[in-house]
Amino acid sequence: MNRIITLDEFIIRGQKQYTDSTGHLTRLLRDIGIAAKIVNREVNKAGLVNILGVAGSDNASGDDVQKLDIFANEVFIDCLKNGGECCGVASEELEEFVVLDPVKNKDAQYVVVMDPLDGSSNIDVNVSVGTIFGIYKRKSDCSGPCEMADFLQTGAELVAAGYVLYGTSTILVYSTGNGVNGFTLDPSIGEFCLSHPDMKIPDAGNYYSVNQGYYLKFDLEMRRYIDQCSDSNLRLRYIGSMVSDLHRIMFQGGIFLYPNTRKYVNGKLRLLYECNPMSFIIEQAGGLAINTKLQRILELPVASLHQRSTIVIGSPDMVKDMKAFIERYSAVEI
Ligand code: AHM
Ligand code: MG
Repeated sequence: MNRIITLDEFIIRGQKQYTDSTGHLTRLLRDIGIAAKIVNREVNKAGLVNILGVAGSDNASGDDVQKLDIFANEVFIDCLKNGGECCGVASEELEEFVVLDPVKNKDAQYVVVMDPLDGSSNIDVNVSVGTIFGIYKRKSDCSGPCEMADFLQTGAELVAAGYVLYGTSTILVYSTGNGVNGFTLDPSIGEFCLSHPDMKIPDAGNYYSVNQGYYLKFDLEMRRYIDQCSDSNLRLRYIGSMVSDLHRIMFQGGIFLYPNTRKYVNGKLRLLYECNPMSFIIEQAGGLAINTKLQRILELPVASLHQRSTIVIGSPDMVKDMKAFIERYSAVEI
């Protein structure tokens, strides 16, 4: 039997690689792993404990908040608060960032950005959902509370990012900037165990992932590109959960697009806690992530917590082909 390597053991081993590591990031990643296990337990029995359905409120982005969104948000914040390594959290579910009180004898050096439950529209119909998180080193002085500038950092400044996919099995995938590793939750021992070491995205794939229902609301060049995907016999797969769609692309290759529409003129997905962390991971796995202006996502300035961005992300050859298509199309005077 292959030796089991748990997430905790892997993180601690990773810490030993860096002489200057102090263990703070290690403990922070472990706090996130604990929260993911608690959320997983509730996601798996959501239908039984009346945490399905709409909570009767909406979040900072105006989306209907599901009860499970609120639950997941509270669990991650509580675990981060108890761990003492994080001084603040910005969340899809909160208008403003939340300052975490210092824990005795700990000088929290990090802030966390997160979408506690991504793909909320899937919750009530038992389709996979996920959590997305990113970790930044705070810029403000450790002696005081975190500040907005701690969060408004580009994706390239992330020190770690990851996602949890609550699907047929529960997998936690993360990177600290040295490759991507996946850990599958073994419920029999309650541990995330290394199952997908050194994940690499295929250079290309047979899938494209976009909400075809908005086709007529996309810009003309985007419609022509999507036509080309269809004409190239690519298959359309779209789950309505960015984490799920991108997890599939990590294994099978492909391209995911959320362009601007008339309703979302800057795109729907939020730069801080959806596009940046997922782009960090995809780039670490060898993929690419740009917006529909063909700019690298991780270099986009972050001006506000809930700022939206368009995104085109996935296999490098497919993103490059899309970029070349748009450049050719835009170069043609109509
Ligand atoms: P959410 O975080 O409120 O669930 O919204 C983000 C989700 C993404 O996971 C998914 O890719 C997208 O919204 C689907 O949006 P749409 O239903 O407009 O296609
Ligand atoms: Mg989301």
